[in-house]
Amino acid sequence: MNKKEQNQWHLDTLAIHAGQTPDPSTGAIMTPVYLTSTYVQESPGVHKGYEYSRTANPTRTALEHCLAALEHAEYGLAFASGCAAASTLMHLFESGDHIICGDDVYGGTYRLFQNVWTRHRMEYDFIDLANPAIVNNAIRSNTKAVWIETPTNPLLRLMDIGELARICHDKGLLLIVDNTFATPYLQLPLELGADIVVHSTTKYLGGHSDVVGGFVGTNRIDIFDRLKYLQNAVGAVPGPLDSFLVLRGLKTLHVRMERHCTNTLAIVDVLTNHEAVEKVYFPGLSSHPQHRLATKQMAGFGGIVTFVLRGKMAAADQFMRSIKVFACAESLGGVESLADHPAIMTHAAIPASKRAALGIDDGLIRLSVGIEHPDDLKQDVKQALDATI
Ligand code: P1T
Repeated sequence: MNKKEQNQWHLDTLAIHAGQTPDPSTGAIMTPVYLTSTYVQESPGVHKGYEYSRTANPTRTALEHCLAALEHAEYGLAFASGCAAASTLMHLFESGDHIICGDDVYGGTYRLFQNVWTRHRMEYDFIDLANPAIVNNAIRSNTKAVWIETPTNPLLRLMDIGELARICHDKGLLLIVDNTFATPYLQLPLELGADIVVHSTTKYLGGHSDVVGGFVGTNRIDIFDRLKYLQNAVGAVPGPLDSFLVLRGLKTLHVRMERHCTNTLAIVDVLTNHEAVEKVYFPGLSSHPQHRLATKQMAGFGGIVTFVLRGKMAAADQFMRSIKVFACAESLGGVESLADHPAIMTHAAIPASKRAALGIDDGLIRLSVGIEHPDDLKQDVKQALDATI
């Protein structure tokens, strides 16, 4: 499939074919796992495009091309984890530069920026960007980029990507969007105006909780050239088997996402009708403050729902002990349903006072709804909620 053909296909077809051709030597339909660190050169500098696997590996190349096609990106680069992708992106900037970051981001992203990169004199402001115009108040002379997640982790708040892109470009800033929660199946940040899209491929893209990985996509050749250099120079690359696992996971992204979305609607129905639940965060609810933006910006509402239990910490503890089909575990986006208690698990790196200000309550539970039978999931959540009363 060449680039021109690619532009005509739907995501469902690209997920299975983009970047992949049958192996020329055997006809194998699946991309081989090229378990090699080096490549024999005919003579020094004369080779078939591969020299050393930190620089490039054919299995990784197939993944990079496939995922770039799904994100409508001209260029894609794979990394060893979502955090490795974020950290390599930070090398685009220089000590003294300032980044405006959404205030509700994955705890590990907050930790990376606040506790690691500030030691290299990078500066960050974490602010609520639900109203895009707020960015204008936070811009300083040294501001270089805006970093957002939408929907956010764990509170599922939305940012208006198109509006933020317009403001950023007016001011000469880059807009970087972590599209992990939505995936390209539900949202295309580059089409909406973002400069860079970033992923933890550990989640929906891999989809089977068997690999950790990251990805960056862009349409800007200058950004790609620098990132390609950094990918090799910094070296936080995925191995060939990890690349293969994400590539294989991608083939079912569309069918999994469809089921994640419908199963989540069923769980939201249980949560909104149960007396143990104080509040439900889900962009598909008409009560969600950015429901209209969700219908405009996303093709569905996603597979994550977050809620607050009236009984706070004790009830959260009871809920997590009572679930049977859902597993108490960090991460999200796999075929199996997972329940997370952000204050203790995924967002513990955020100081308690900051968590409280954000609304990451001790009674907050985040569900990553898997693709099991919806009746079994509903029954499981109901009995675990009953147990908290
Ligand atoms: O875990 P890693 O592949 O390094 O990805 C980090 C990351 C980046 N962005 C978002 C939106 C994420 O949710 C994550 C990882 N999140 C979890 C492990 C979690 O349970 O929320």
